[in-house]
Amino acid sequence: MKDEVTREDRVANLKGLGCSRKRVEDARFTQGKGNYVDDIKLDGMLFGDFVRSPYAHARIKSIDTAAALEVPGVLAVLTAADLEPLGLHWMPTLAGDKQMVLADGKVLFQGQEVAFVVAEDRYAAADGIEAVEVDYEELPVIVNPFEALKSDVVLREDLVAEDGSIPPGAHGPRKHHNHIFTWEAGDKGPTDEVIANAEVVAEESMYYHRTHPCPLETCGCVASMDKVNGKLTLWGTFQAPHAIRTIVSLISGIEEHNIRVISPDIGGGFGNKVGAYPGYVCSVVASIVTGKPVKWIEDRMDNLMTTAFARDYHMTGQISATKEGKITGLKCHVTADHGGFDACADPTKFPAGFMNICTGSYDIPTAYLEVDGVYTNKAPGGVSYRCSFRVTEAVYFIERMIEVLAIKLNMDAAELRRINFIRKEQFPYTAALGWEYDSGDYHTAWDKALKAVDYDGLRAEQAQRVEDFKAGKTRKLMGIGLSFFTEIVGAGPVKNCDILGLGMFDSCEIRIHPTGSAIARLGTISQGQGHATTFAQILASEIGLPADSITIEEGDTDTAPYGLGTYGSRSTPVAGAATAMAGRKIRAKAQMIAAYLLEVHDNDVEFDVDRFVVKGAPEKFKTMKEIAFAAYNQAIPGIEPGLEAVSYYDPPNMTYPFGAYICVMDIDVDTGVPEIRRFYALDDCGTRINPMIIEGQVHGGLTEALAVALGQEIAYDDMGNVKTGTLMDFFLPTAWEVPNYETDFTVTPSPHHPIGAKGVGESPHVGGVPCFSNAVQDAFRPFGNTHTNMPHDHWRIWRTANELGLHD
Ligand code: PCD
Repeated sequence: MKDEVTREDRVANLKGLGCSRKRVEDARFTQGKGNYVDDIKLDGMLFGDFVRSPYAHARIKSIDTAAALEVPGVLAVLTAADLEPLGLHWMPTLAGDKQMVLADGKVLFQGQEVAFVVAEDRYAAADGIEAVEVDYEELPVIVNPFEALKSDVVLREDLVAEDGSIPPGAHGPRKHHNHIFTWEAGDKGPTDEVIANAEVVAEESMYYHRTHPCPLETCGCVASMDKVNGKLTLWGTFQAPHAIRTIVSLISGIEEHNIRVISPDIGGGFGNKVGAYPGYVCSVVASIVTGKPVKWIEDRMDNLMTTAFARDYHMTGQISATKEGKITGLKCHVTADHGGFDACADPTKFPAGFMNICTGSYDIPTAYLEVDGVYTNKAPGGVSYRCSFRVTEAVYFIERMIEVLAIKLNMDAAELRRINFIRKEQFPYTAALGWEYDSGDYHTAWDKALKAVDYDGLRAEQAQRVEDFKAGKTRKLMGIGLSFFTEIVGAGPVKNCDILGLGMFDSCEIRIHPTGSAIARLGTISQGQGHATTFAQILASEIGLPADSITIEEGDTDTAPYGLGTYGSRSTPVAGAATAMAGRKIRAKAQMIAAYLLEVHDNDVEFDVDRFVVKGAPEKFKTMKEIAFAAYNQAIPGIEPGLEAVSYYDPPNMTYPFGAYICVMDIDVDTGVPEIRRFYALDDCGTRINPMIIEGQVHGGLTEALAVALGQEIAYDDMGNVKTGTLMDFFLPTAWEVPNYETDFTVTPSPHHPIGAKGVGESPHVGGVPCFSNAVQDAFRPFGNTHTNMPHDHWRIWRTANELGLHD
């Protein structure tokens, strides 16, 4: 006898919300069957590559391409002079600035694109590059933004008027020829007053160093111009394919319907693949010129040295409090090093991203933030790496300021956090710098975290360790790193957020097939996050068809509805919401079809897991599979055939995920080697779609946080040479350095998201960096340390120990 199928069985069969469904994309990834840009091979395809500047600042006196054109296999060499008649020698950046596509008269950073050699293959292109003769005249180099603001040296000659005056930039007046913008949030006067009259004030300056997302796959594209039908197809590593299509159309003049942008599989993005790069423009031009498809793929050094870097924020803060530790005010000034061009990928109104989330998780009544953007002789970019919009900088700042204040107050840093947290009943909470936090329950999360690690026990052990160290019984110190973060993800609201004038909504279009399976297409694009798995789960729960019967497709602008792409952990908050809403439209139509089939009024049927049931008569129902078929085979009065829906979702607010992280570290003062004994991470991202994927996201984000906090850096010497342009010098953690992470969660749904979900992909990075850094700093706190800058590599940790006299 067949067992009866229970309601739980039916729920389980859907693999919907909350299920740790295995990632459907992994079958191809783990078998080497992924389809990445470099896998694309087209008939007659050529290869393009750049002549890059060895100098960080130089005038270009001449470029001689004659010898390069003699190299066998080289077909063309493009320079700014070739692009100028097309108006393509400069291109707009996402930040309202403009950037040279190929060096126009001068270069502003090492590795800058000078000429584009097009050849039959990569090897011929490399030989061609060697043969291009460029006559450079070196100019004084500025790699320090504070010096840049004092220097007579003009970096951006294109931004100074003929009479020597400095015209305003995209974000208002500029104070100096190397200054880009000043951006403010909050109230300066009242904040100054609160700080001037406070019982306790702590001050600190910190540098959040320049680093780089370093995805395993570098950036690249293939451009193919079909001259017969006038269509351009552009495959590339794009995190925002629709936006790239619009940008290509605007700068090339090719009508948007004649451009098809395709993001195939992407080998990690981490923000590095949001912006537009000269390689894209040059490949398109080269394809038009030669009439052949042209591929451009960066090598590792190109990627590290020239594509979107992250951070490079010099931050100075003051935080005031009562003697008991209640915070009364916060002030922050940032000098932001943007490199040679301002190419940050921020929403237009936010030149410093969401840095004004820097009051963090605390109820701080008065605050003021001022950010100055500055040009230097470094690569452009600026807001990438597991945190699109400067939230990492903001959280690092506040979580360090809290520690510094705890030292000043001689208070426990966990307790200081607790007494200042925004309380549960204060949500929705409007912060002093303007954001409205949607929901949170910080005290519950914090208590759970402290209990999980036996916080009091750890502090007692640490105190004993200090005694033992002083008594000469050990050479290892113990650090307890705390961080509590609030993220802001899901840009979002179109009224606040646009990129190049494109509102930051997102979209989903669903087609149900007659046999009860479906395809859904979205405006986002997975780079490894697992969207094909999770978006099908949202739909399964909304429309009652198994996730295994739903294909998710992203990344082809000819088929997917318009969307702004995947970065800033916006896919779940925005496209995930669009998916739920489109699912609900499907369900509404299915309800009418079900009622017709069951011969009752629409309101007399209700949805139950995978079917519509007649209210009060559970034996009378139609499954979604039956309804799908009926949509295509029955003539239903007043209802169109088919079962399709589309939703464009403009979120009413961002979502504010949060978390509590604790790191326990042992530090060998003689070698400077930190050993991570324990890492506990509690994340609250509202409703959890796929707990296994969330855990994977947390592991990945924490590992990148470890990298940044403990060694990863894009460092320059005084001449503007990149000192960390290869994986010999640029720290990428391996299994050797990575500890076991303990993950945990609470669930505080977003009140405005249709399924209550918040983003999670960036969170572990945002919360992780201060946690690792605080652990290092905390180990030295008993010996008088207040702050040392990241990255805490072995040498710097050793130096701290040395400066504190621990080697004497
Ligand atoms: N989720 C779930 N639940 C919840 C949430 C979420 O489940 N509640 C899941 C989803 O679905 C997906 C993920 O998780 O799958 C994620 O999500 P999100 O948060 O929403 O995010 P998205 O948008 O999707 O993504 C983005 C992110 C970012 S941002 C980054 S950096 C990174 C991350 O993501 N990247 C990456 N992660 C990752 N992973 C991988 N693998 N890869 C990659 O690349 Mo930026 O801004 O771009 O910087």
